[in-house]
Amino acid sequence: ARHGGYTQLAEPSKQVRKIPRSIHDISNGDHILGFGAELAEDHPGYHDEEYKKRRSYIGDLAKLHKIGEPIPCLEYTDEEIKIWGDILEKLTQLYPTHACKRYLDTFQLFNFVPDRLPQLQELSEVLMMRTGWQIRPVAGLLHPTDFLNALAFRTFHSTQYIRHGSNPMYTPEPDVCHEILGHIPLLADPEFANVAQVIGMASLGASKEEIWHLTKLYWYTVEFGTVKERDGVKAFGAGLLSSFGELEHMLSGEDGYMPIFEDLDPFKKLPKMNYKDGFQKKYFLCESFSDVASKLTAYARSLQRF
Ligand code: TIH
Ligand code: FE2
Repeated sequence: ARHGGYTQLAEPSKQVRKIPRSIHDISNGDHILGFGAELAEDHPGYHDEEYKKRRSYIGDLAKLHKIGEPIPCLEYTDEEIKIWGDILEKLTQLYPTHACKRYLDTFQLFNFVPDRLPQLQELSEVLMMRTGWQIRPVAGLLHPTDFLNALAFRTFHSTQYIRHGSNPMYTPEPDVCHEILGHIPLLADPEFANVAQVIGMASLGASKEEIWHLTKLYWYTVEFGTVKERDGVKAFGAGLLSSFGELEHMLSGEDGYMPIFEDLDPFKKLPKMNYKDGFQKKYFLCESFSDVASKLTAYARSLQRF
């Protein structure tokens, strides 16, 4: 701040955003993209007024949250708990054959049960003890710069509302089931936690183009990553682990076409992300978490900001 004025004069339009120095410099409410309470016409909850009201209520609570304060507990309705329970039961049948070994191990730590939807606060406490990560509630999709930057400070932004009950096997956007079943278990794994943090560190001060590439790297690892294990390809990406539709699709391709698998090279151009319009067409394969962490680190170093 001492030379703030000078820096700005010396480098006029290069850095529009201030590089955050701690999680306190990142807002969880200033840059929400789409999917707030304003649902698109093709969203399964678009015609459900009750559902939209519930989401804005939960979203407004998230905007009030301050880092360091406990995350407010939500009293989930029986209907919401039923959605969670159904998803949990379907997914636990698939995990033994479809999820990676590390996920199976960390999943055990949480003792999830169908008749109780866990609170983000208690999960954040488990993560804090195991890997020093914390959860911060967020109303909807955060701007990628904010979302990725927060990973550098071991902070994971999480939604707290649940998907619409009409299509539990897949939702086009994050919801609390995706966060809890997809992301949270592996954030308790130190090596996986490093993978996420490396992407976050690389995003600090990154240009628009670099942020875009990092968003794709995040997408094809943390969200949809797969790993080679002795008995075949397994999922570690949260978007796979929270969607029993996509998890099955990944290995069987029974819905019409077989997905393609390719080894991940962070320096290569990555395909367009399939967002909002169904399953991914291509998944990227990793050898192990430590291997992908070192590949991502090599890419991050090439950005020459370390
Ligand atoms: N499609 C995932 C699910 O149904 O759980 C949720 C998302 C993952 C990535 C973006 S949205
Ligand atoms: Fe996610």
